[in-house]
Amino acid sequence: MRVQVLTIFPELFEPFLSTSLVGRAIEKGLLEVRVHDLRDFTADRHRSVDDEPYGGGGGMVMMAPPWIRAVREVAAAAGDRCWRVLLSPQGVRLDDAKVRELAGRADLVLLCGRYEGIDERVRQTVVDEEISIGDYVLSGGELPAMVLIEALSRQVPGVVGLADSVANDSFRLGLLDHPHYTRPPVVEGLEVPEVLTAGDHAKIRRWREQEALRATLEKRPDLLARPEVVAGLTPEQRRELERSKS
Ligand code: 4GX
Repeated sequence: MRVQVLTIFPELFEPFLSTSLVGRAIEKGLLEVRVHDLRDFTADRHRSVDDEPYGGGGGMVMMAPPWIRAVREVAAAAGDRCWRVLLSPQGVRLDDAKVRELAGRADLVLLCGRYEGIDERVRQTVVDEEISIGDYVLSGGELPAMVLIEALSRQVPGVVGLADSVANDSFRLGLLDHPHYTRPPVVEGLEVPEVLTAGDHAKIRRWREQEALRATLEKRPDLLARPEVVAGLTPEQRRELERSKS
């Protein structure tokens, strides 16, 4: 899949794109990320991207023309088959289902705004979808774009190794993850659950399933209100869920 990013801070993406899983995905050619400097699409000597808001008030607003020019040029380079996403707190909240949906698209263009926002006519003319990574206010769309790229990269076949298989990811199953342990065997007087060191792999699997359900009941009971999550439970988990209700 290919992702193109539009930002006035392209340098923010450098370490992110060259490190860890995302860096390897790009090296292997499984993911392509092109970061474009919005200022390259300005028309004036000062490479201006912002101006005062009509109607007054504090702060600055990003001007429409550089954005519209940038999105059109970058989209044309992608054969106009791309999906254009604006990161903003006004967007639809990003979740696992949305990540999978976006990962199914071959070409994405991510618009990272700054300041008080972007001239509304950008959204009206060159944006297909507005996405938010959560209900808090950041200073720009760059971190949200990186969050999205990292989550997307995990859905690209071959990026995540079999060892921490995506198929086993907690959210694929709709539940939270079970607890994990590694050496040393005792930490601050706390021991590793015996089942994990006894070598009975069927028993370990059942224990993990039970702990995933327990963690979900305790920390995110709202996830268990979804019919598709309950439908995905093992018979044993379903019995445990019924028991928890009484
Ligand atoms: N999830 N921000 C974007 C500037 C802005 C405002 C409106 C376009 C339209 C955010 C979030 C987020 C802060 C990024 C404001 N750009 N983005 N920025 N939460 O808080 O996505």
